[in-house]
Amino acid sequence: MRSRPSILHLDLDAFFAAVEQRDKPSLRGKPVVVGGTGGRGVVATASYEARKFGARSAMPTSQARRLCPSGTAFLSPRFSAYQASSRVVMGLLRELSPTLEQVSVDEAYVDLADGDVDDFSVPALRSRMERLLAQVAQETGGLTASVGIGSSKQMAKIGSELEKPSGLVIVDAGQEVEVLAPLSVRVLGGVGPVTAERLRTFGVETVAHLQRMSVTDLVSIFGDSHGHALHEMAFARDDRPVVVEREAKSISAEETFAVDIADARVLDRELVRLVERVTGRLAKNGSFARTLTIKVRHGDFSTFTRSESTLHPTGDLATILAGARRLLAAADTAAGLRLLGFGVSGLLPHAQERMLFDDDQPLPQVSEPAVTAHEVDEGWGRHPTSWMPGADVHHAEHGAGWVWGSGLGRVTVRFEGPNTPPGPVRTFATDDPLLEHAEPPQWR
Ligand code: TTP
Ligand code: MG
Repeated sequence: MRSRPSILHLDLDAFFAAVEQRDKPSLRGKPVVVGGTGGRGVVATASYEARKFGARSAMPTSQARRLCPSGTAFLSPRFSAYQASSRVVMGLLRELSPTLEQVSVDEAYVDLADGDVDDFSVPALRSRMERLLAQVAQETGGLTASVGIGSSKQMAKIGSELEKPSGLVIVDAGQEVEVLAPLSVRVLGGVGPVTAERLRTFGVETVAHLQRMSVTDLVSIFGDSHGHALHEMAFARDDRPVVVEREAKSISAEETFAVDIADARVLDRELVRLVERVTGRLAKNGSFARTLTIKVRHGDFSTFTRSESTLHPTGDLATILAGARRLLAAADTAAGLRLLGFGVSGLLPHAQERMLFDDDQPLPQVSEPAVTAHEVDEGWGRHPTSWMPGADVHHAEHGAGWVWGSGLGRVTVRFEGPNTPPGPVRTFATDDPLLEHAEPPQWR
């Protein structure tokens, strides 16, 4: 915890859905759900209008369909559109300070102490942040973000969540314990549903209650390390630095199946595909991996991961595939799998090798952190030629639009873009030669 509020946390509001509403004016102010749109898809995010009906990240899309009224748009993700806006926002944050730690596609910490901010009084920070949020809106075509500033990462993150969406909370140094007191213990990192439930049985629901518990009691309930950690968090003691992330920490891919798969040959084929994809990205990163992890999910949603670490980091496809097969062989697949995932971690740059082998190319730069939690239902990418709902298209006569829906040999397109009023819909044959896929529209 620092003596002044110099750590910022920013998180964009309903990020994927907000980009969709920007690019599709007919959806502004309406419930929008982004995610896997197939029978077994999962929600990536929901617009605030859709959250009112209970739609949430990680919920099966089928459940969101039951909760939301007719007229709700269910769209497949357009990752490249999200990346483009993310880059703009990260660029604006980097203008505040070079010490930026991007945590996910829409979230980052910034160490303001390393930047050009010199007045850390609350009013000065507030006016600087109002300017930042205005720039974010201006440069991204209207996206909103929530910002928290505090004397630690913990306080900054909690601050950014307190008044979401479009929130701006600055917790001055010295105010931390007081600000935390009335909040639910769930705001503390590391307090998940299980810990919260356990605490509740001791009458602890708010951080204030937790602050009143002795370390001795906490340790006797939760064990040495978790008990101490809870006590420290309750008093906002957090010295984690903002770390500039240059390298991906892990790379992974997963596949959700349309029906549970038990056939070992089919699973092996899927595994090969996943391993190839991950190994390809590993190579692009210029990294070798030390740890391989497999993830399996059964029909009842029970999920297991298993890992294996090697002494010698590797980027070799055959070696990695052999390890992945060993891990899958040890998993229980008899009743069929709903999801199979594979990932690598413990990444090391293979820069040494490059130098040994007279390679004078510049060393690879990793530009985007691997965000495994945010890779939703990648299965959609397997059918690149189909007309996924939400996809950007171009029609030779009618211009730019997006896929509103398709089926029975027909595809319906709404012709509009970020800078047009809501546009008309038209229906075509799915093989209409005048209709083609397009890049995401420019919002400026
Ligand atoms: P979040 O910042 O967690 O969510 P959000 O930006 O949609 O909403 P909020 O206003 O509460 O911040 O995640 C950022 C994006 O990451 C989100 O728009 C979609 C994606 N995502 C997933 O794909 N799966 C998930 O389970 C979560 C939580 C997010
Ligand atoms: Mg967000």
